[in-house]
Amino acid sequence: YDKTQTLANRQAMVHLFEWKWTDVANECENFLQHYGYGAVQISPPMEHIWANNNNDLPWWVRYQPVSYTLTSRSGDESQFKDMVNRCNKVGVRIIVDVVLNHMVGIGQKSGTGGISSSGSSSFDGTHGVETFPGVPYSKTDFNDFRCDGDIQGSDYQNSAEHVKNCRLVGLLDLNQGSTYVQQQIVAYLNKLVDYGVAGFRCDASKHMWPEDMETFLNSVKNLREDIFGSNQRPFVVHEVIDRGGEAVKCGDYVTIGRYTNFNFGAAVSSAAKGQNDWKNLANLGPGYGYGNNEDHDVLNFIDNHDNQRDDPPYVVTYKDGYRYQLAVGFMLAWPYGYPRVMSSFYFTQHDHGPPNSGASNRFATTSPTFNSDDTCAQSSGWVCEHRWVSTREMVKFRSAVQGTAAVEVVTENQRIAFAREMTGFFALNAQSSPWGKYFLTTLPAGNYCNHFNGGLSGTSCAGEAISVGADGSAYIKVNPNSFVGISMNSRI
Ligand code: ARE
Ligand code: CA
Repeated sequence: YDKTQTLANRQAMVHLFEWKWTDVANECENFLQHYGYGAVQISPPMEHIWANNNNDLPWWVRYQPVSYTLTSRSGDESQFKDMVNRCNKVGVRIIVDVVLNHMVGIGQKSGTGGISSSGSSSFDGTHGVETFPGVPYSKTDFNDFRCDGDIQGSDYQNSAEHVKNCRLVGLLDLNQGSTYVQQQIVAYLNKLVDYGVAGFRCDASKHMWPEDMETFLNSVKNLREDIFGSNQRPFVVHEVIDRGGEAVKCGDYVTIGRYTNFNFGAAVSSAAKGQNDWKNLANLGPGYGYGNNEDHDVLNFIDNHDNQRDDPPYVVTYKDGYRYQLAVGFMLAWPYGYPRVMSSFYFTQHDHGPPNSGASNRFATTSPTFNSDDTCAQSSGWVCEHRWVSTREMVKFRSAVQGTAAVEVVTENQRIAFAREMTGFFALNAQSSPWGKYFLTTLPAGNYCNHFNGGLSGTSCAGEAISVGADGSAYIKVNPNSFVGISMNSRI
């Protein structure tokens, strides 16, 4: 389950958080395929709770399932189907965020307190009632008989059993050990596979027993042969937050997919914030700190939709400007794991929903609009970090260097440079003075464009050009708080 199922030269994914299916489909065709993005993680597509909250519809309603019908704030089933088809056609895979640990928060009931659902299903999450006719689930499908209460803060350190069997922030906890529940889950996952998705981001895997997950995952069909070839298994990434000291460990999930490596974003962010030295990241990989497993075990990212909302975040986010550019640039340059680029909407409050047209239009999500340089217009409310020039260019870099090791590593205080064997070269400078010197790039002689400021534009450079000599060396000046990236995908 750890094979990414992307095209071989497309080794980065993007989380288009809260995008509509019609917009995702357009993005695959108009943008993602041209920059080498291999896959999109989409927001949960199943039917979910609908709850007006301070005259807004919060983003997190997507994490309270009502049924597995494909009707959500992002669109309906036919739009979902069209998105998967159109993205696959241009070689961009769809990874579905699947919420299998729980249903709605305890006490939520459709038709009361302004609560309804994104589709037509009713539900009753009243304690002891717990019925979801849209699946259907009833109260015996939940874990109340094992734990009838919430996970407590100390459980994360002390009790794997509580973490898995009690309620996560009051969400009604399904018993994945039940054959019946497993059948409903498998039917949902199979429906997604039939539509042509490449895999799953399993929400809250930490809160499910890996043995139960293995059982239902093994019952899911192979990916569509016409798209992925024969005998291909879904790609699976488990959301397990493990930054050390946890009763549930990310390593518990490596035999059934990859896990979300929160230590990577923490390590890179601390360098980007100036709390750690970039030179120390020359060892970032298996064995660096706690929980950094093998390359094929990890999905790496700088920030995600949860920790970008922490107050204050321990990671860098779009709000950190150049520091964020450096962090994402480094992630895409460094040979470790499968990288995921975050793509956000602007927010000032934790709960803020995506850009929408207001209560009178049922908070219908609005679309991004674009500037002439292909970044997103701030006025549309979408940040689109994945379209930032340095980030989209470094995705091209990653395509060019796929499968090569980091060699010729050079470090100084707050500086790190390395080549990717014969395919690329990267140098990052977080000091306040320029870093100018001869570097061994390992690239063939020729002229290259710096990905940082636009890479190749037709047959010349959008920004600076760098010439590599016959011996592979080049004089490169890296500006303060900037990086230089050149690759076979930016060669003139
Ligand atoms: C909402 C309201 C709650 C209310 C609940 C039920 O905010 O006040 O009680 O509804 O009515 C998201 C939001 C939640 C939201 C939920 C459902 O973040 O606020 O609750 O949707 O709408 C733990 C889990 C990890 C989880 C994080 C958030 O281990 O799996 O908490 N992350 C995923 C998603 C979230 C999503 C859910 C799970 C639920 O990415 O977006 O929640 O589907 C330590 C521990 C971690 C722990 C972390 C935070 O670091 O090690 O394990 O993460 O603290 O508690
Ligand atoms: Ca659970």
